[in-house]
Amino acid sequence: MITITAFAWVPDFARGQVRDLRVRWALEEVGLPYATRLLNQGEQDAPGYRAIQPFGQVPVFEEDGFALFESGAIVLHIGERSERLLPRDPQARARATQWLFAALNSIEPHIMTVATLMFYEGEAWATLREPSAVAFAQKRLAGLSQALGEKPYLDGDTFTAGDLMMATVLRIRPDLFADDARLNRYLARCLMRPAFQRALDAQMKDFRDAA
Ligand SMILES: N[C@@H](CCC(=O)N[C@@H](CS)C(=O)NCC(=O)O)C(=O)O
Repeated sequence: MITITAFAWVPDFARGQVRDLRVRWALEEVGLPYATRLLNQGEQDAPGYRAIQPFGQVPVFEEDGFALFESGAIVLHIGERSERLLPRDPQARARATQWLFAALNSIEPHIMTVATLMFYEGEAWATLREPSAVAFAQKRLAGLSQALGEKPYLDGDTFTAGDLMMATVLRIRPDLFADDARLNRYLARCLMRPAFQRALDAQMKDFRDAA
């Protein structure tokens, strides 16, 4: 049985955004059942947990004594089991992987720079930093939009692990591309997938059940 770690509690603004959502979504796409191991405050620092997640973060994927951290690595590992996330054709598969890395490495850091400024609201340095952080994130988002063009998904007609990861990154701060109808349609198309809705419902249910 697959188990993934998630937090028992996070503040309201983070509910629906915690990165175990990506793994739940991938598992839902390929139809693999899973259980969750919910961590209470402080449990992520226990030596046993640090042994499988050096940074004390979620998610961790566990199956038959095998443990894996980093949501990108986990989504790719799950994708190995089904063409629904990673196409069999080697080049299409490499492109899906490319888009997953683009989401995590070329887009997410810049969206997160903007997102984390909210924790310093009112501080002079944060007020000064915000316009340039927003401008840089929007430059990357414009590049993404251009590459997407009129295709339904990043690599064409087929949804892949790259789209799954990109959608989870984009939905962190959709206000950053509010004027880009193409990116908004793309994000809506990804999030309309029943597997995403099931994953989101499951994350929210775990928070309710743990309360
Ligand atoms: N690069 C990691 C990031 C994981 C991550 O940031 N997890 C957050 C929840 S969304 C977390 O555990 N935060 C608590 C912490 O960093 O101490 C991944 O993608 O798995």
